[in-house]
Amino acid sequence: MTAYKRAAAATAAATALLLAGCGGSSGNGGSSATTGAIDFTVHSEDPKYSYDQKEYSAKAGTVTIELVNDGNENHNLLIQGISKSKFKLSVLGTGSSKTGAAQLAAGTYTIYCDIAGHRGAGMEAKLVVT
Ligand SMILES: [Cu+2]
Repeated sequence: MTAYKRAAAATAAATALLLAGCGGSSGNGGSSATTGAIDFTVHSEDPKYSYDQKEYSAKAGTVTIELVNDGNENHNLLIQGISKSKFKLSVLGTGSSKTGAAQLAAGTYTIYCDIAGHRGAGMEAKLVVT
């Protein structure tokens, strides 16, 4: 039984390696060293000064966030209550993107852009972590 399980695990690992080996063409935006799946993607959209949704959700623990700049001004994303030295994504210019991870416990957070005037103009959203 144990030997069988070990063999199954080895097979699974080999399969994972194979998948990883041929996954390079999946249009994933380059060979970044980021591990773990992106939990959600936020698109910044000026001139509306907003993220693309009013509410996002994620599972508690390591929450990986990608910020994509669909606008043509600089934007960023901070999580209220999380020090910006720990988590801040900044995207400079159109098409720029940034991915980062934050450790979040369950709760409701506010994400926002802290560039002067942006949050006041609507660049904030809710992040519900469960
Ligand atoms: Cu902004």
